[in-house]
Amino acid sequence: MSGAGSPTLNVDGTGLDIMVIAASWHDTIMNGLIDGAVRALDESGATHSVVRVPGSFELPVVARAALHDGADAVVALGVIIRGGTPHFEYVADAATSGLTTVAIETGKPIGFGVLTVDDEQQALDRAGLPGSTEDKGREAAEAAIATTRALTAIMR
Ligand code: DLZ
Repeated sequence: MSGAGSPTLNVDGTGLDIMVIAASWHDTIMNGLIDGAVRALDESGATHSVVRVPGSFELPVVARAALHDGADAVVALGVIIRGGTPHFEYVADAATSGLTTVAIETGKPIGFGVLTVDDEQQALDRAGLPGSTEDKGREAAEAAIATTRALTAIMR
């Protein structure tokens, strides 16, 4: 992770199988998020796959299926832009609360890489693209790995 106050995490993904689930709206930004997540997972040593869904609204149901089917963790990626999305609040809330519910119900981590922004430039700044200041795909992947490790550490 990067930026002031960002943590140093255990990002050793050896032995983990992690699924990246990515929405399809806002193509360029999504490609940046996916590339960032995949780079982090490659570096971590985790095995991984990428599955596309239509929109961020569909992320929770596919995350639930992946985690019930044996994935150790999920990285959920999406872009929801307030200016271009009449139903911004509904889609953002459905994705956020849905993914939270799935993580708690399954007891497995979901790295949250859904950008909820006011305009396209804010999303580009966070997408891990050349010229971006942040890489939220990488951050979500690293959070998923580190939380999996934290859960393992507390299991008795
Ligand atoms: C409908 C919709 C709109 C208007 N905007 C976005 C968006 O900015 N980002 C996104 O990921 N998905 C959007 N969607 C699609 C919904 O997530 C969902 O795919 C559709 O409502 C179909 O269920």
